[in-house]
Formats: sequence, structure tokens, C-alpha cells
Amino acid sequence: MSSSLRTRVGPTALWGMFGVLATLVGMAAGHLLASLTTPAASPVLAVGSRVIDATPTPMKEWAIRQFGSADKPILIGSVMVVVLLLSAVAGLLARKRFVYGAVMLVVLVAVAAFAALTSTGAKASDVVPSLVAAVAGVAALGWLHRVATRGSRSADAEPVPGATVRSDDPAPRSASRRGVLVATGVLALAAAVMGGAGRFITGLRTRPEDIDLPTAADPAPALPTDLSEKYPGISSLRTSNADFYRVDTRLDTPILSADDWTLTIDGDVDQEVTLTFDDLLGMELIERDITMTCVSNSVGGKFVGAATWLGVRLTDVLERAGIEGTKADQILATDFDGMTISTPLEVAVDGRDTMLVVGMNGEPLPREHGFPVRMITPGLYGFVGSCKWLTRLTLTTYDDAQAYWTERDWDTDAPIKISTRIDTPNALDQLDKGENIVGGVAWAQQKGGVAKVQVQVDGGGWQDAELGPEVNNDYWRQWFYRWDAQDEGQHTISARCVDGDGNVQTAAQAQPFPGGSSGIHSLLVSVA
Ligand SMILES: Nc1nc2c(c(=O)[nH]1)N[C@H]1C(S)=C(S)[C@@H](COP(=O)(O)O)O[C@H]1N2
Ligand SMILES: [Mo]
Repeated sequence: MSSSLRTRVGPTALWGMFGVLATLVGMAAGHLLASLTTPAASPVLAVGSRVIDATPTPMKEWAIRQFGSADKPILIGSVMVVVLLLSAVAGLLARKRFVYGAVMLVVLVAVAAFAALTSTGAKASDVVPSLVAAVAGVAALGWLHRVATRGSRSADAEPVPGATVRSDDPAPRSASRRGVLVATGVLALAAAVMGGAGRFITGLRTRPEDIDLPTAADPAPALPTDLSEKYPGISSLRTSNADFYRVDTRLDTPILSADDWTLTIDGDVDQEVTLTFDDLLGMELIERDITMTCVSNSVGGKFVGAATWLGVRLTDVLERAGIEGTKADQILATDFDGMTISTPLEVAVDGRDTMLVVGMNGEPLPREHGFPVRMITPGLYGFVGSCKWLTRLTLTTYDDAQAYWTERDWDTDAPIKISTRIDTPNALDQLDKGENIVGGVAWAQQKGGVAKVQVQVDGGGWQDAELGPEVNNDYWRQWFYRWDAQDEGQHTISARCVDGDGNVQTAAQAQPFPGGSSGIHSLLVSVA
């Protein structure tokens, strides 16, 4: 057999593809099993989550700034590219000798198993999806190896004298081409079906929209007329569930079942209490309009949203466990996967409506926002007050336990800073000469609300804007300003607010780390 024949029928690319396909089959099998048991134990997600955890804070902030909420797909993507490149190498090794390739696959899976086992809240059984991935991947590679080498083996039996065929360098021949095609097709299909199936099945089992929520005993008043009806560039008074920003450390959207859900209140309490979803719905439900903000939001950014939340008062739940004599100074909230978010106890129970939320804008809490139950602490950034997919509240001290962000040196008590966003016009817009509407939203939660919004053009005097309807102090306020633009050319527009206690929003710029951004939102427009 000439070397040209060998390169034609057994190209490197083919064996690289075998490795990739075997890995995809393994990952899909692992993913299927994981989504039926512990989704976070899925080999891909386990590795991805560890990469996120290990990413230094400045890089993470940079990623959020660069990619916004697409930071996760991009991270998953990068992890996948690396894994698939290594898988291709495994395929090439298998061409030399099957067992080399198989070992390489097992090593890859071992990294995933290690990631799954060492992530917070991991159980020993979380290694099972990785084991299944290894078995499925090696089996797939074995099958591909068999069909691809069948042809060359028979050729090896009667080697042409002088030809340079080595039996450990199998090259598929035309006789085996059909077999290779069939095996490749079957395995690709299997990977696709298994990858999709697990998620689909669990998704059907636990649809948030199948939940019937009781109405609130203490409902929120109807929202006043929305200013954005008249001035469309301004944010809606209420952010729809679909438009609400999402920020969390997860790569997937967790699929939890309300039927299986429980909440345990433990730590320094009189008695440990565990509540089911029905127990929670049996308590007095309140409804509140609250504006949520992410500490990663930069001035003028998108990580802020306003919604109507339905849930139970945190204090009612804590009362069941009894915290009169507690020495705790923090409530450590744990999600279903071991992620922790800590809220200062004193702040959480100081009279504000800290809630365990089950409904958002008249619907069951969407999966992305923490279904079936999340916490919301009005006036605190989400990372210290709003644990999603909540399963445990532990009354403890900052000395004894550290939450995820505390370990990463973010502030432990992080009130949302007062801020003002210009929604319209957009930066670099071309405006017509004459009257233009400048408008947006401002918020000053737990600080007496927004008392005033002021607009400044080209560094001149601060002019009072008109305020939209008031909802409550925990909610943002729409505003607008009629700007009579007479001078052609470029102009800088800035906006700031004054809170109910008379504090003027600071111009001093701060980065999100460690306690939230500050500064004034300004943008450049041109008038023609
Ligand atoms: N379990 C869990 N809860 C979480 C987070 C998380 O990563 N995991 N992120 C927090 C952060 S930083 C914010 S700003 C809010 C965002 O809530 P949202 O995605 O519903 O807007 O959720 C908080 N709750
Ligand atoms: Mo956040």
C-alpha cells in the first residue's frame, strides 16, 4: 500500500473527528444522566462552572462588561473548543493504538469528574455522570476504531511484499467506508438525541407555568400610568419577565421541581425547620413592587429591573425557627447546588419587606429568576440579598461561614447606590434642532426614594426634570426633561438624582468592585 493511498483513505482529519465524536457521545450520555439526577454534575457544566469559579474577579467583571449576559455561552464555548481539540488528539492517538486514545478520553473525563466532585455542595454520586460519559465515550471510540480498521486488518493478512504497512497503524479502506459512515451517523444521532432528551424530559416534569399560585393577602396597589406610553424611549415602569436582566454564576438554567423543593432554616435558631412549597404557599402572601439591581451594573447599565414580586415575608419564616436569642449576624442562603449568598441579618429584618419570592409580575417565578423560590432584599444588591433557587437559610456569623462573593472580597453589606440612567436619547444619536425629550429612570431604594432628577447640558447648570408617577421608595422612578436644543453640533447630556433624604448622587466614579458603581451617566449627542 502506498503512502498516498493511506492518506487518501485514512486522513488525520478522520481520526480527529472520531475522537471528537466519541467525546460528544460521552458528554451527551453524561448530560442525559445528570439532567435526570443532578444537572450540575453534567461533565461539561462541571468543568465550565469550575472555570467560572477560578476566574479572577477582574477578569469576570471584564467578561460581563464585554459580553453582557452572553458571558456564559462564550465561556461554555471556550471550554468546549479546548475539550474538542483534546478529543481530536485522543482520536489521533487511537489511530496509533486504540488503548492510547481510550486512555486520553478517560483522562479528559477524569478532569470533569474531579470538577464535579470538588464543586460546592457536590455529592459522591455526582461522579456517576462522568463515569457514564467515560464508558460511552470509550465504547464509541472502540466502535469507530473497529469499523475503520476492519478493512486494513484483512489487508494486513496478506501484505504486499515491500509495502510499508504496520498493523498498529490502521487506515480505513474502501471496504470499511460504509461501516464508518454508518457508525458515524448512528453515533452523531445518539449524541444529539441523548443531549436533548434529558433536559426535555425534566423540563416537562416541572414546568413553572403548571403552578397555581394563590393571590396575595396583602397585594401591591395597581401601578400608576406608565410614562413610557407617552415617551416610548423611557424604560417601562415595570420590566417584563422576558426583559428582566439575568445575572448568576450558572452556565445552565436550573430545572427544579416545586414538588420536590424544600427550604431548611438552620444554624443558630431555636429549632431547625423544613418547609415544603405548599407550606410556603399556606403562609400569608404579600406582593411588593421592588427594583432589583446588580452590583456589576455600571453607571447607565442594563443590570437593573423593576417588577412586582409575590411571596412570603422572610421574618414570618424566620419566626417559625425562632431567632430571638440568636448570635448570628448573617443569613447564609444556599441554592440547590451549594452556591451561597449572604445577607446581613440586621439589615434583612430591619422592617423592610425582605421576601421569599414565588411569583414575578403575576406569573410563577421563571426558571432563570430562581424557580421555585428566591429571596429578594429590597435596597441591597442581588449578590447580597437575592439568592435564586433557594433551599437553605442558615443563621450564622461572618466569622464562621463565608458566602461565595465574600470569599472573593466583595462587600458583605452592599446597599444599592442611588443612580440615574438616561434611556433616551441614545449615545451618539443625531437629534433635530428644537425640543427633544431626554428621559430615563432613577432609583434610590431605602433612601427615601427619588425626590428629584436633574439634567445638565454641556456642563451648565443642573435643571430639574419632571418626575413620573411615584410607586414606592423601593421602586425606580421614571423622569423626563424637555431639552430645547438650539445650537448645532455635539452636546453632552448628564443626569443625576437627589434622594428623599436630600443626598445628591455623587459624581465620584467607582467601579462595581467591591460595593457597586457610582458616578454620573453622561452621553454625547449631536444636533443638526
Ligand atoms: N443561586 C444564585 N442566586 C443568585 C445569583 C447566583 O449566581 N446564584 N446571582 C445573584 C446576583 S449577582 C444578582 S444581581 C441577582 C440577579 O437576579 P436575576 O437574574 O433574577 O435578575 O441574583 C442573585 N442571586
Ligand atoms: Mo449581581
